[in-house]
Amino acid sequence: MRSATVLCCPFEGGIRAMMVLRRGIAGAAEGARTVFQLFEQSRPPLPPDRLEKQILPLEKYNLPLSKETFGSEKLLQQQLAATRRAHRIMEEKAIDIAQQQRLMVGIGGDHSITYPLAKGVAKGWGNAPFGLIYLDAHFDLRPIETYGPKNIQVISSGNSFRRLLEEPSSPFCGARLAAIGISPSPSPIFTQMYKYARQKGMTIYLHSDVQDSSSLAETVLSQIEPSSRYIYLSVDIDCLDESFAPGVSSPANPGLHPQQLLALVKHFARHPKVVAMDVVETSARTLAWFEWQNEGRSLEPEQVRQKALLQTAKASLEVLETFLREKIGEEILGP
Ligand SMILES: [Mn+2]
Repeated sequence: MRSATVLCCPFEGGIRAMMVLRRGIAGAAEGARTVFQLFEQSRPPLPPDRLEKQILPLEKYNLPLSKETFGSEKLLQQQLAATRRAHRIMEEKAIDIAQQQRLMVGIGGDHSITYPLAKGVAKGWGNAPFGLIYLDAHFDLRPIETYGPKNIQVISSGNSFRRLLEEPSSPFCGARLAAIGISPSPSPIFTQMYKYARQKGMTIYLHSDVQDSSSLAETVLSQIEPSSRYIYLSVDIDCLDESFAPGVSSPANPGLHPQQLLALVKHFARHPKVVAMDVVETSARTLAWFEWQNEGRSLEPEQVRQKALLQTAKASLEVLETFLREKIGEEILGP
């Protein structure tokens, strides 16, 4: 495959839904735009038959939050409807790209976008058995929770892989899913997700298991590749140690070193079954639930925030370019 479409998805409705429930920090929509801008600046335009670039108009689906909307069922309901519409747009686009047999490369946005993008890519490739490898500090396998007496469903950045697995007649399954870079936590929800992942037969590597990236990548591929017709790669930039990705909503400490991450991405990108990837959760940390709650904590000043965003965006850009260089060729992407 020698042509790709890079799709900027400035969507963070998954984080915003969580913020209504006192979790998460917004800023990933700005992150998507920043990575995309850096990508555009980093090279002269290429012929669109090789590399096409697009920004999806998703901003209006990130609903405004304020102290008054905290805990609001109404807002959660509205965000749910908006998230479904935004996800539909991403899914349709991913179907279209895959049907043209182009590589789909997504830039997020929050990690909820992997659900529509992976689903769309799989549909575009005829719903053949799909493998999925994700590099992430978190499992993102939270149960599909509901909120309030109306049982409003919470679609968040923390349950995208659970949703992919539990989709009826899903082309994804636990035996073809690998999570790498996970930060263990003593929390009950972590234990619950870990058990779920084991039960589903997932391949799991904690961040401390990542030593020799090449041999690890080989092992992972040998576990999921034989039963997969195609493979999707998802990179949550929060798998990096927070000193290398300081802007993210939920930083890892300790986490992966950029060299480990890039070596993994390079290795996976070389595999011909890998037909799609995304890089998500680059963030400017612009709004946190604890700020509206006056809980005495606040985010960094604007300048510090922008510096953190730029550093994390550059790390995401490197992931993106490493992938594309392997996939569509050194000669047009440069060294
Ligand atoms: Mn994630």
